[in-house]
Amino acid sequence: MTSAWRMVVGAFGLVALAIGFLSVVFLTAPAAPGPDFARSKNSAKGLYALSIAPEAGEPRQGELHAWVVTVKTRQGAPVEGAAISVGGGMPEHAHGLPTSPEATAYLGDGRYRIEGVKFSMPGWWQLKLGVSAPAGADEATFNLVL
Ligand SMILES: [Cu+2]
Repeated sequence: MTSAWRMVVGAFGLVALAIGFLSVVFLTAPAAPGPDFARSKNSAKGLYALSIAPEAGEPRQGELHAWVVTVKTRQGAPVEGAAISVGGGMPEHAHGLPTSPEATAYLGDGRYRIEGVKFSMPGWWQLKLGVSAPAGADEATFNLVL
């Protein structure tokens, strides 16, 4: 074996080692945490248990639609008389909601109707719900993908 040939073989060996090392790193690294798509969660400060559901089937792009937000205490008692604010947008596009949704009715049992929601593009959307009730003000962010 000439010394040049030995160097070529050695270089291939190093590359193979590096590839092996990198694949171990990639295969064992924890997956990047994606947004959570839970439709029920506790508010940020833990004051309320919130859940959301589209009122009439899964929303479609460009359609005005309504959601029902259920607000309960952490112990499960319905929260009445809460003021609900709605914000959000597309985090990957740095724009907000194309409309200004509002809570329009209290449906009983801690449920509030949010009208005027529109998702104008496909992709990752966030609905940020603010809840203000005697127990305090709190908020939660829900992730949705269209
Ligand atoms: Cu967008």
